[in-house]
Formats: sequence, structure tokens, C-alpha cells
Amino acid sequence: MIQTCEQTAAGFHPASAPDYIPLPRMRELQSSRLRKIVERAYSRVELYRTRMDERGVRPEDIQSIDDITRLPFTYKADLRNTYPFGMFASPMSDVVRLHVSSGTTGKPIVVAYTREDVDVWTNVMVRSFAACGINHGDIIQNAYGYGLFTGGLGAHYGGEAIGATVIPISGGNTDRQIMIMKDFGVTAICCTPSYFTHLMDRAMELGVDLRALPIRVGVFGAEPWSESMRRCIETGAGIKAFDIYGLSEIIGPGVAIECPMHNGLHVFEDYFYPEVIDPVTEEPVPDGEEGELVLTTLSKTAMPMIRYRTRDITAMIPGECPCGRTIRRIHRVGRRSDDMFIVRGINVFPSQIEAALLAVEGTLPHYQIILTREKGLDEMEVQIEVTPEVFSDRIGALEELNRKLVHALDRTLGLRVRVRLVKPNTIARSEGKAKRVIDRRNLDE
Ligand code: DLL
Repeated sequence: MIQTCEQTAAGFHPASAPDYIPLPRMRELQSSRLRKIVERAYSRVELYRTRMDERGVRPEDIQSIDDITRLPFTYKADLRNTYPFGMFASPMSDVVRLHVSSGTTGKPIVVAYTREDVDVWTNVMVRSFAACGINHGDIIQNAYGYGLFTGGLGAHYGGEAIGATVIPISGGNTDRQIMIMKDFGVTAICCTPSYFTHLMDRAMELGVDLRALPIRVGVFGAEPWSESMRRCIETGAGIKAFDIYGLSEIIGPGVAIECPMHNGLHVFEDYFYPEVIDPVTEEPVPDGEEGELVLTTLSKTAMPMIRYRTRDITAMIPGECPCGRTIRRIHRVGRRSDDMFIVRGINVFPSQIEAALLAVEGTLPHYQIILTREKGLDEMEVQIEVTPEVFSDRIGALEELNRKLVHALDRTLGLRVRVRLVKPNTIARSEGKAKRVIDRRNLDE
């Protein structure tokens, strides 16, 4: 464990964490870490070396954190183009973990961690839990998915390190989640906010009153949610709901967390340096104004990310937080500047869907994606036009095609979705950009 937090048998004391250090000291820490990470990235990763050379920037030009704007940006496409290991700055023998997240088409993106990176991740998750009032003695039901998704293992390591009891239940099987929550005296849950609202609905159907259970905290993230959803969760389940933000490319969950003030998310900027820029001009925007979040990992060894364009839209919140943390805050992330959307915590790009659909014979390149929320759970229906021959064929042929498409989408997205085959010319044509995604989920419901 990186020794920036005080860990004792009695639990975690956040007061000693960098969350509270004075700004000038934070700037010094960030500057020294940035110098090292830029040197590492330049000397070990071809993409960074080429980009910096093209800009005429040498590692020694980067002396303080204010020099960061001289560095080139990094994009999701860079990770895809260097698939699988081209962005690694450590030999594979030092890499102890790999995770995978969806790319825009075809291949996913791969992220790597050394032992030290996993320790940093654990450290920020410990500080995240502490900010939500979770500590030694708590029983955490970790319903984020375990596996290639970073949610499960990220929360797991942090929960154990803070001294809580972690139940690695992963996602799904809602009735069992409710039984365990009740029988094990769970005090905190980690999952996507939409899954929790589904769990609340199911508990109601089963006659379980969540407000009467010991559960008191929820740590919700991996997808956008709203203040009204928070109110619905807090009153319906009798818990305090906290927003946690993160992305695989940077570390996973634990890039930023709400504190009990519930007024923005504190970024763990001793490890992840935030900038907010205008996505078109690429210039920084003033605090308080919306723009795209750009993050630099200040200590990641296996896969440093320099000025990574997250595509998430947010704003830096000016001023100090009454909670006493000095690390800066961002507004909750409500939307993105690209077309990625999130279904049940899984990132989906329309381009992935298009590639999967059109690889199946009998389909036409006219499709539409309809998103709804039923009983708190995201549902996705893909409507696609099929050729006149297929459409006038036997029912059996249509069913067979439907099955193939469901399977192709499942294989590409890792999600089971509904497919509806429609006649040629059914889907509205657009004069400009095709409107592929119709999102009828109301975050405020
Ligand atoms: O979703 C990591 C995570 C796991 C975060 C568990 C929080 C809790 P990815 O699958 O790589 O990683 O997806 C990252 O999800 O760029 C945002 O667009 C979105 N996202 C993550 N957290 C939030 C949040 C994980 N709290 C992408 N609010 C990010 C809004 C979020 N969007």
C-alpha cells in the first residue's frame, strides 16, 4: 500500500491523506510526479515520443505542472490503434493485471497495471470509501461486475484495504442480492445507480423494506445519474447515495468521489491531474464553465496516460469545499462529447452495433437503437431493416436471422439486447446525420 494514508487497526483516518494538503504542496507534488511520468512515457512509449517530437517538446521542457498544456493529447483511438500492448511503459513481467473496456469498433482497449499501480488504485478507493463514510467494520456488498470491467476488482481491493468485509457478489441475480443484503447485515453497497433502482423495485415486490435494513450507504457510478435519482434512492432505501467516477484508461473507479456535502466530486489530483477544455478549440475553459475533462495519470507506471481526452463533459467547481478537502471538485458527469452511451454499466458505441449488424447477411444499413428503462433496468432494442427477400421469406427464416443478430450483438457488446426486424423503408431517413440512438430513459425518473 502506498503510504499516503494512515491505516491502523481501528480503521482509516482520511485526515492524513493528500485530500487535505495545502495547494502549494499539492502543486509541488504534481510537478515532480509529472516530470517523472513524462520522462517515462517519452523514453518507453513510441506513440508519446513521436507525438512530443512532432510538437518539438522534450521531457526536460516539462518542469512544472503548469507546463502540462505543452504536451500533446491522447485519445481512445490511440489505445485501439496500438492494441493490445503498444502503450505499455513496463515490461509484461512487471504487469500484474490487465483489464479491458469497449473500443469504438471491433477490438476493445486494454489497460495494464503494475503492482504499484494496483496499490495506487487501492489507495484512491480507500480514500473514496472514507469520503462516503465507509470504514473498518462495514459490510460492503460489491455488486459491480467482476472480470474485465474495472468496477468489481477496483471496489474490492479498496474495501478490503479499508478494513471492511467485502462480499464479492458481482452483478445480477437480484433476488439473491436482496437475500444477502438482509441476512448478512450489509451496511454499504456498490453498483450502478440504475441497478440499484431495479433492486429497490424488486425488494418492494418481495415485500422487503430496505429502509428497515442496516444498509446506510450506496457508492454509485459507471454511468450518468441525476439529483432526482439520488432523491428517489435516498428516500426509497433510507441510505446516503454517493457518486463515484472513473474510467478504465485512467485506473477504473476512484478517479473522483463525492464527499458528504454532495456538491461535486473531489478528484484525486495527486494521482490524476484534471483539465477542462473546450473540445473544439482545445483551449482550457475557466473554472465553472463546461468542457471536456482531460486527465493525466501522474504516477501510473504500466500505462501512463498523458492528457487523455475522456470525452466526458463536466466543469471544475471553483472555491473550497466545506468538507475541508483541498483537492479540487468537478461537477457530476451527465453527458459525453462523443456518441458513446452506457447500458447497464456497459459502454456502447453505435459504430460497434453497426459493424456487428452489417456482418450478418440479409440486413440493410438502416437501423435504430432505442433505449428505455423498465423497472429501473436499461433495455435496448435494435430495429433493423432487412432485405425484401428475407422479409417475404418464411417466418422461420426471419426468426433465424433474429437469433443470429442477437448472438452477433451479444458477442460484440457483451450485452443481450432485443432485435426487431422491420420492412425496408420503415426507419425514418434523415437529411443530415442519421439519428441512430433514441434514448427514452429519463434520468429524472
Ligand atoms: O465505468 C469505471 C467505474 C466503475 C466507475 C465503477 C465508477 C464505478 P469504463 O467502463 O471504462 O469505467 O467507463 C468509463 O463511464 O468515461 C464515463 O463516461 C462513464 N462514467 C463512469 N463513472 C461515471 C459517473 C468505469 N459517476 C466511462 N457518472 C466514463 C457519469 C460515469 N458517468
